[in-house]
Parts: sequence; C-alpha cells; structure tokens
Amino acid sequence: MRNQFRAGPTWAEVTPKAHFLNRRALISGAAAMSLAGPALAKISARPSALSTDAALNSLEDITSYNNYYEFGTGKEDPAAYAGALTTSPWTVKIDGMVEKPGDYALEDILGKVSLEERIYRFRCVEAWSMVVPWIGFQLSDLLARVGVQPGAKYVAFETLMRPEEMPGQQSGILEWPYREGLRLDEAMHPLTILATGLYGEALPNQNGAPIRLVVPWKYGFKSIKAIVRISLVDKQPPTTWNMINAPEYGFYSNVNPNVDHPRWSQASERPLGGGLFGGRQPTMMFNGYEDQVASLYAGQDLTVDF
Ligand SMILES: Nc1nc2c(c(=O)[nH]1)N[C@H]1C(S)=C(S)[C@@H](COP(=O)(O)O)O[C@H]1N2
Ligand SMILES: [Mo]
Repeated sequence: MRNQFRAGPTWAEVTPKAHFLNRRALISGAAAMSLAGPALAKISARPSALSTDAALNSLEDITSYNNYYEFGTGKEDPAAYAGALTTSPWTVKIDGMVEKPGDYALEDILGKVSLEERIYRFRCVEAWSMVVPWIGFQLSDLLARVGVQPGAKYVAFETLMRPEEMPGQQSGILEWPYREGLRLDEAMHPLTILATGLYGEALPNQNGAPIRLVVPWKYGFKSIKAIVRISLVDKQPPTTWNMINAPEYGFYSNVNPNVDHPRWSQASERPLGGGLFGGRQPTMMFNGYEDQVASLYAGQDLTVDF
C-alpha cells in the first residue's frame, strides 16, 4: 500500500510508453472513423492514494476481452455489439430506505460528485485479471447525499433492461435484469466506486457505460454494469450469479486464493496481456486489498459465508 499522505500515480505516470503510444494511435484512429461522433473529451479526475502502482493493462486489453452477457457470452461480443446501446439520456432510480428517493439524471449526479482516477486490480472469478485506471467517485459520496435511513443494511443494484438494444436479454441465459448487491458497510467502503470512465475518457460501452460499480476486492461479477437502479434495503438482495448457482457463487464473493471454485483453483490467475513474466501469477487475498478490507469480515467464516 502506498503512503497515505501522498497522492497515488496517474495512468500517464505508470503506463509503459509503448502502451501510451498504442493508445494514442487507437484514439486518433477511432476519432477519425467516427465522423459524426462527439470529440473524445478528456475527463479531469484527481489522482488518488488508493490507486495501485501495479503495471496497467492496455486500453485494448481492457476493452476487447469482456464479460457482459447482455451482449452475448463470448469475450469479444461486448466490444462487437455494445456500441449500439444508447447511454444518453440516463437516469438512475435511487429508492428504498433513503431520505431523498428519486429518479436522478446522471448528469445531475455528476455535477455534484468529484471524480477521481482509481487504478485498481480487477480479478474475474474465471481466473483472469487486469489492472484498470478507472475514473469514478465513491459510492459512499452518493449514498451520503441521498441519505441512508437507519434500518438499511444492504444496497441492491440493477442493470438496464432493454432487450431491443441488448440482444442477450432476448435469451434466457440469465434471469434479467442483471442484479448485484453489497452489504452496507461494503458499499460505504472508500474503495467502492461508481465508475464513469477509464483511461481518462468516458467509459466504453463494453465496460458498462455510462455508470458501473467497481469493487476491487471482489470477483468481477459483483461489479455490475449499466446501472439504472440503486435500492437501500434491509435484507440481503437476490443477486444474479448467486441465484443461478449459490454453491459456486456466494453473495460475498471476495477474492480468496484459499477458497477454490468447485470447478477450478482460485490460487492463481492469468493476467490479460501476459503480465510481467507471461503465464500465471499468484492470486492475493482480497485481491491485494486485505489491509483495507479484512476488518469488514472479522468473525465471518469466509469458507462457509463466502
Ligand atoms: N450487467 C452486467 N454486469 C456485469 C456482467 C454482465 O454480464 N452483465 N459481467 C460481470 C463480470 S463476470 C465481470 S468479470 C465484469 C467484467 O468487466 P469488464 O468487461 O469491464 O472487464 O463485469 C461484470 N458486470
Ligand atoms: Mo467475471
């Protein structure tokens, strides 16, 4: 963990030069192709002491190998098909046990919060991993603004339901809409963010535009994309993968190298892009965020209540 009193690195500082140049080439290419599209505006975001200094994955790694079943089950499907999703205007319903429930326009939310760059490790339950320079704001900031009522114990999230633009929703592969949830203390943790960008620009559709959750110490499926509803509730909410197969996907799903998935080991992972030495690397407890989050689970048997 970096010195608390020092701002963390920015992606420009930690990106290998080759990646930086590739990225510029990619962006100018994309800008040249999308004649009618808006200019790719750089988002200003403060660096954060909560960023890791691990080597970043390239924009190409992060945007070409995705899980987003609303657009298909293949890793290339989201990059191929998510571009068709309309992400503006966008409204997030915040309801349940809150002082100020309502349908909030995303631009109004973004007018209030302050954006930070958070460079986080990201570990999928399937055992691939990457390092992503997210841009976003703390979920705790939004929850403080809407006012959490005393009896609330969990936060439930829902993805957009729009089968005409999300062809995967025309199939029964998952029970739609995609749903996720956190315990309130997990939701309030400073590492938990709502991301609206990455690599200094608006979130690509395949990564969950215009707003998605990022909980870096949990398996990737907890980090729900394209959020349209956030509900404060007093009971553990139903969550998509847990509903499908509870023995394989727990509600908590904290990254844990000591608790294997019933069908594969979680002791190691495959970094996208090959990582430093190619091949696999050991998986860290809580994905390397043990110092910050272990206290949330004091007294909880993580092999049973996983
Ligand atoms: N709505 C929705 N959110 C989702 C998913 C999904 O299929 N639908 N897949 C999850 C899984 S399994 C992972 S690993 C991450 C992948 O995020 P990324 O594509 O930005 O790497 O998104 C998560 N959020
Ligand atoms: Mo995942």
